[in-house]
Amino acid sequence: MENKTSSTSITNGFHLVVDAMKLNGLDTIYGVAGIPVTDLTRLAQAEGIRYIGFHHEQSAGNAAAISGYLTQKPGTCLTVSAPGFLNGMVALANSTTNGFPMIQISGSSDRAIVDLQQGDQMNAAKPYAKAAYRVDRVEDISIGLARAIRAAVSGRPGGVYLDFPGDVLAATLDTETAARSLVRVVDAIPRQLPAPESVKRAIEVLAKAERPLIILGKGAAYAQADADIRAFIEKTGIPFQPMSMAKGLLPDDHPQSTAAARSYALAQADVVVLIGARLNWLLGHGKSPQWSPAAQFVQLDIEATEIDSNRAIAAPVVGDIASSVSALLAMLKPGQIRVPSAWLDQLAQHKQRNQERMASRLAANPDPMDFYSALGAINGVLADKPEIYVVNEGANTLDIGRNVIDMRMPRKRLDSGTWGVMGIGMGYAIGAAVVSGKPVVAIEGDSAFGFSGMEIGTICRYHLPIVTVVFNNGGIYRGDDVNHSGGTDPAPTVLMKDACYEKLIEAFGGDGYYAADPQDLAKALTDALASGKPALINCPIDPTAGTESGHISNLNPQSNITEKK
Ligand code: ADP
Ligand code: TZD
Ligand code: MG
Repeated sequence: MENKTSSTSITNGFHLVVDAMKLNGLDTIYGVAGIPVTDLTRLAQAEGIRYIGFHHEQSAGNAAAISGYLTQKPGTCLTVSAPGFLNGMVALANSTTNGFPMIQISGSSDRAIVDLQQGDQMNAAKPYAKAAYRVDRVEDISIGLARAIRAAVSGRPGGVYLDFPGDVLAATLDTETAARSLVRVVDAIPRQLPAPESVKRAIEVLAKAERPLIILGKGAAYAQADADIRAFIEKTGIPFQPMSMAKGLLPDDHPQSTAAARSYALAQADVVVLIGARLNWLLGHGKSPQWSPAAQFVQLDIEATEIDSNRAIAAPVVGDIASSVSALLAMLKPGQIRVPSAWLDQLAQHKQRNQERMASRLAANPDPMDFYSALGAINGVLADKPEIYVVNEGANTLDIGRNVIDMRMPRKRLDSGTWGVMGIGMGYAIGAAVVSGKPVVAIEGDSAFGFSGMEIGTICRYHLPIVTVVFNNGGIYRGDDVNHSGGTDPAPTVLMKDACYEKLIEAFGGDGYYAADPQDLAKALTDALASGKPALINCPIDPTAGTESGHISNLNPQSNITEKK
């Protein structure tokens, strides 16, 4: 909107946001348009920023978060004031919880106006964000964005909230002042070298271990230090256990993987090296019975306050993972760490026993299909396509999916993560497809899918190569629960076993498939991937096959319920 007729050119806040984003390499916006950011979406697109418009801000935020995880550049989510802002907040909070760098840029109402939508969005965002900023003057737009970028990606990454009131976006200023206000962030992710004595201490603890184990978390995957992590594991010979999203950092069929002997490895290990993984509920808070009370822990993390959070850490190595792992490699003397063969033999035995058990489950092939036979079919199709992203959410669909679907490349498995949250499916799939241009297979419980299912429309509108597989067991966990009141409403966990999910995507021009047995599923998935078109495969699963709460039934408190006749 430059005013070419006057002697000094005039620009405005909208242009400054776009210029500041481009200057810092933020090339994509995931959002929902509306007051006061509609013209920002148009202008961004006109100026070469890719704009992906969603049905719901939560999915836009999830797409931004996962693109941040995959690229180490903050993903940008754009929301309108008030309700749009709030809809985006779950994704912002989820991104902070998981350590994914994203920026939620939100319009807000003019500070001077007292109206229905006025609210203090910045302070509402604070408890859920790594940082929250509001820009009150148009000339501060670029410095505000610079701070947001640095906050999102430095140290432990997280979600950052950046508030632009409508009057700031619309405010004008002359182009010279605008140009002078532009800030390019220098060294947004500075290396953080670990102290040499902490590296030495870690090696000394490890050198005395009889049953060492390395846990790889999604922080290790995020760090993109793949070659050094692999070198450290292979040089020391220490067995490793991948957390869900770290699967594929080393291939699942790597001889040192203990994925198939998880509970045994955790319980028996005497020295545990955590690389970018927290001792939260996913690791039994580091406590017995999941872990030996005598085990010693080495922890590599960028966040000093993570150390000792649930259990004493004998050797903290605080630094970025790339620097810390390379320091460990540099200080390690040949033969200094030897893994006793008794430990490796015990692990191998447990692995073999569990792999045999899994093979028989996969071979059972019941009619109707259960989770294992359906997942086995998908695993077979993906076996020679390691570059494909796998998004996974649900309860049984997630927990069994994690065990059955093998990953062979880093950062390809994207799932419910630290919160076990439902609703990330379509957003993560869209974010991964947009930043990579690669195909995505989203394996979704029928309940999980419903949280973001409307984004099938977004997938079709942008022609993204995403195949969604809905595991329809007719409900949350199972599809066979009954209404204990004697009434006709469905039970609380029951959804629609006969729902035609494949028709949803046909409404938007995508390809719908129905696959009731493993052969049909393998064929449908193969065909859908070959076509490169948006597709949805509706996959009926035995309603009685699932377990309540999947693999975490122990966390589900229960009550007696009196039957009404
Ligand atoms: P998982 O769920 O896979 O166990 P978590 O999300 O619990 O993983 O833990 C990831 C950890 O990795 C966090 O504590 C975070 O601070 C840390 N982290 C993230 N990025 C880096 C990095 N580049 N260097 C060091 N630590 C990192
Ligand atoms: N809401 C949100 C945002 N996250 C959640 N995790 C839940 C609710 C509770 N919940 C789970 O923990 S799993 C799940 C819900 C609703 C759905 C499980 O059903 P599904 O998977 O159909 O997705 P399975 O395969 O039937 O177990
Ligand atoms: Mg289900």
